[in-house]
Amino acid sequence: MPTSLCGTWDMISNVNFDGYMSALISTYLRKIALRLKLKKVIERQGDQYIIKTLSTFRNYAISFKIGQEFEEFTKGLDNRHIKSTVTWQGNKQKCEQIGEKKNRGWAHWVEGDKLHLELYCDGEVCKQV
Ligand code: 1AG
Repeated sequence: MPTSLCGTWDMISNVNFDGYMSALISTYLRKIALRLKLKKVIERQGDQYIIKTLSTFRNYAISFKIGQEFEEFTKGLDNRHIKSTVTWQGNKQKCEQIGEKKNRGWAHWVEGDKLHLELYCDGEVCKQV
């Protein structure tokens, strides 16, 4: 069983967020988004995960079961409909997001006392801690 991702996590670093966003949206919102200190709240209720990304500007939440494809609408982000599946690969919780954008997804894992998130899309990789 991988280390629990559950908890409330405050962002301490965010590398190439603009590059990642540039694969998804045009410039205007990126300028706002870049200034945000994001907070992650990860909860598990039975086999259901809830991941909330919180900020002073917008919030975003998904909920899913491991291995079970779900319809994700990235409301308030790039507003796309995608089909997402989250699985464990070793100690990493990985999400594959199938849709218009190629090679899109993310991975969460814990290293020491820090939550890591890699967001990728179309060759761009953003690394958040
Ligand atoms: C995330 O997903 C989503 C958060 O972590 C990344 C946020 C934006 C990147 C996507 C597109 C940019 C579009 C609009 C920018 C406008 C507002 C930004 C607001 C950010 C706070 C919600 C992975 C997650 C699992 O579901 O941790």
